[in-house]
Amino acid sequence: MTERLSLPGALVQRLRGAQRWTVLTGAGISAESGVPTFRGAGGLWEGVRPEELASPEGFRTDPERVWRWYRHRRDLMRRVEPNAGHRAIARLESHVAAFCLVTQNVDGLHARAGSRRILELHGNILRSHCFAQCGAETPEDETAVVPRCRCGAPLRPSVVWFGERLPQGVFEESCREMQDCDVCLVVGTSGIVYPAASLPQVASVAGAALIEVNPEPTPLSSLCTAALRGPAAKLLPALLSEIGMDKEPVLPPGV
Ligand code: BV8
Ligand code: ZN
Repeated sequence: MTERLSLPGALVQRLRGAQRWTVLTGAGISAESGVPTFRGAGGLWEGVRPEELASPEGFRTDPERVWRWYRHRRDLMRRVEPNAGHRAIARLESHVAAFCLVTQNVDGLHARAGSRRILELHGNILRSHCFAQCGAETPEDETAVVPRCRCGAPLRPSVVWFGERLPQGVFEESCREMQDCDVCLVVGTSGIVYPAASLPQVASVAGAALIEVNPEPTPLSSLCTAALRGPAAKLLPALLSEIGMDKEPVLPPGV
């Protein structure tokens, strides 16, 4: 049974007519798939300083510990499935003329849910590359405690660590999408990590409607036109239902 939302009528009309959408997601969209978030209770960072595990310095200091943490998360991500929130975002993409999903997540669940236009700001946990950036494509020995590149340097997970630049051009492309959109959904992010957290501001300044989907308020809440306070797996399907985008899109004749 899809939950009824209490969005103002004028906003519902605006969303129904909007054809250029962006979505920014964080770890909260994967919470109902069973992937712990970073900063909540029981979160991945609990008891550790993120910089120890998700930074080049942390890796240099203790590569075995960092690989243990990332292997643990990889194993988890291989066991979980996309949830109704991921699927709702993929459904939305099929209904609108222009769409871009910008995710901070590295778990690959959006692609598995059917999303196509995805910008991964922080990389992807299932890939690895040479820590010395020698450029060699070395198949990763998943049984090694610290897998090695053929140049002898350790391999590292292909995610963006603290103090590291985001993948070339991805943030700039995300900014362009945010500048051009009519609506930006901000889903499951604490709005703490930059430069990702600066993207909703770009959309807001450009005049987009911002809808936050999160059980908790965040530093981004004050930018938002409306907030849906609850879990994404329930509220995103409800939102699509409210704006008439929950059914298979009717393709124009001859398509
Ligand atoms: C860079 C690695 C520069 C991958 C991650 C002071 C001010 C501004 C910036 C900085 C500063 N000091 C340092 C910085 C820079 C730093 C930063 O932002 N630090 C923060 C902590 C202040 N940023 C960087 O270092 C970035 N790089 O700036 O480079 C540069 C420039 C030029 C040349 C060289 C360098 C790199 C940032 C990327 C760091 N990597 N992870 C991995 O292991 O996953 S960050 C980590 O946090 C994850 O990637 C994650 O994606 C990201 C953000 O977390 P969230 O996704 O928001 O998750 P969180 O748990 O925090 O929140 C979950 C939310 O979901 C909550 O709000 C909760 O209420 C909600 N929720 C829960 N359940 C649900 C739900 N919502 C909906 N439904 C539910 N069911
Ligand atoms: Zn190498």
